[in-house]
Amino acid sequence: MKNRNAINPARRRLLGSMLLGAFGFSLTPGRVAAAAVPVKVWKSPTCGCCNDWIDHLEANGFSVTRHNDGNSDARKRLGMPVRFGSCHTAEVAGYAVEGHVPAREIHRLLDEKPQAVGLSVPAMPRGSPGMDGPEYGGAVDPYDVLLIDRDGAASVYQSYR
Ligand SMILES: [Cu+2]
Repeated sequence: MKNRNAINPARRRLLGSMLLGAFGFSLTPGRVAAAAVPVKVWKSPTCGCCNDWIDHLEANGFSVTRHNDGNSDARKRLGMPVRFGSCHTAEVAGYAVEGHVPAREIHRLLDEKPQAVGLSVPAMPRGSPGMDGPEYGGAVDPYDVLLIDRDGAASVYQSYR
C-alpha cells in the first residue's frame, strides 16, 4: 500500500527547486551557480537585440545593470573606437565590451586579463548572441570577436565562421 503522504523523489526535487527558486538560489552546476559577474550595459531604451544579448549574459554567469540612455558616451569614456561600434556598450571589470560579444569570450577576457580596452563585435552580425532570435530566420553571418588594444589596434580574439 502506498503511503498517501509519500512524495515521489522527482516531485520532491521539483518542490525543492521551486522553494530554492523562490529564494533566488540555484543548484545548477557550473558558472551560473557561481557568484554572477557584474556588468553595466548602456543602450537605447528600445533596443530589442540589446535586451536579447543581456538575456544571453544573464544565462551565462553575469548580473546586468541596464542604462537606457544610449551608448555613445559610455563607448567614448571607455576608450572603444567608434569604428568598432555597435548597438550597446558594456563595462565589466574595467573592460569595454562592445556589441554582441559571446559570454564565452568575456569569461576568457576576465581569466586572461590582457592589457586592452576590451572586446568588440562591430555592427550586428546575425547569428551572434542576441542576433539569433526567430526574426532572423536562422541566418548566420561570419564574424570575429576583436580584442582592441590601447592604441586602438584590433586583433582577432575568436573567429566565428
Ligand atoms: Cu544589436
